[in-house]
Amino acid sequence: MLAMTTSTFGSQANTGLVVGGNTVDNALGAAYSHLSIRPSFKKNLAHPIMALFPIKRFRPIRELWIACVSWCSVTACLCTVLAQLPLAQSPVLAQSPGTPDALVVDLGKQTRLELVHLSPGELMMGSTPEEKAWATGIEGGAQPGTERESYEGQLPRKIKVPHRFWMGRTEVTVGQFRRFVEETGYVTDAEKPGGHTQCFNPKWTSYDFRTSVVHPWEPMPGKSWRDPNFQFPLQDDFPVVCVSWTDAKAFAAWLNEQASLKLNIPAGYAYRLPTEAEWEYACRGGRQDSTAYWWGDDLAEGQGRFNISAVDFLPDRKQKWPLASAPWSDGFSFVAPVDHFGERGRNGFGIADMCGNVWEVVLDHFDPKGGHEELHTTKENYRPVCKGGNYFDVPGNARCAVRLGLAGPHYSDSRDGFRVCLGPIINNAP
Ligand SMILES: [Ca+2]
Repeated sequence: MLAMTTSTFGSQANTGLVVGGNTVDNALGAAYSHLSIRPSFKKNLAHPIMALFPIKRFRPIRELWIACVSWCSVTACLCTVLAQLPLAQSPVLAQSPGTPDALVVDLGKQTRLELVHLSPGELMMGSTPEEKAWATGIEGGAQPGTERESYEGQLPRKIKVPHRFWMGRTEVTVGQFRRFVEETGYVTDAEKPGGHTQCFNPKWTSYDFRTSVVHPWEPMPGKSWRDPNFQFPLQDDFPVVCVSWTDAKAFAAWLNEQASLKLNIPAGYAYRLPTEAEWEYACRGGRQDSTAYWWGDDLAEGQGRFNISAVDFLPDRKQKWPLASAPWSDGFSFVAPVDHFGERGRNGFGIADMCGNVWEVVLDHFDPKGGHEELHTTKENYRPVCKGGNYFDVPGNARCAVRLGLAGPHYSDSRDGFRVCLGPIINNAP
């Protein structure tokens, strides 16, 4: 039931390439480059050949030749002009010929999943002492005296992502996850007997730091991705939440199991969760310096770019999140539809919501010493890493370098979601 609009990879990819919102036929693109013949063609090619024909003896041949050359020149000029038209509306393809800039996976029932192609590259993983100090200070949204674990590791260090891969352009949505469940009957961890998920308790009013801190999220049986207890209707374009690391991996496995997709996956590649390094590379959008956010260090520049704890009222209340410190409204106290912020919310790779909206679980197991260049796993008591912060988080918690370890592989929360990638198969992947 699944189908990809790009039927093959590599040099013979022949259709469904989506570039900058336009669908471009790769074969057509190749044809365009072939037809980009300059008018100088006539001058350079016609004259040396014409020297072979004396004027009087070969006049008919000469006239026929001139007519042919003229026709070809006019056609070439016309094709050159036509070739410019669609390309003028699209960003220049930075990828090698035949490499799709983006893939669109058709999940059926008008549901699609988009992935963006990323070339091999480097990033600075982690954060500077100045960034950490800001993030744990009042400006970053922390309460005085807050101590953050040194989750982000020591100084920013250069990390390589030596392979190309495709990263989900958005977080996986409710609609996409629903297609998976419809096709497979999959039951999430939260829905299993005895299962539960962390949800917002609408009876919660505020923190009381003088006494006991009552957290607004608590375990709730009966809630799940189908009903995250948001107090407002669920939408198909919301990021799916209340799904565990195990559930996220099952979604990726479903993509791989579809025969119609398998034919289109490059040799040695598979759909899976991104590694921590791949995620942070994708988050930084191609930047190779160390900044708090993908647009730089200035929080004010984040207005209109991401969904975090801002000055928006909670549903049916005249109250914002108590720790909110972004001095603007992003329009949402809970989840926002994916890619809601459009161009302004997309990083240098064109990927949306890497910071904020929902935490995104990745493949690695949490190492309190910091993230790794290669996939990091542990054998016992492993805690999946999640990245990027969420709608409830203060600005200091929604940076590129932020990382947390979840309670376990079956833990889920209405602030946590995921995105998938199409990357090289990792043999020791959990
Ligand atoms: Ca996110």
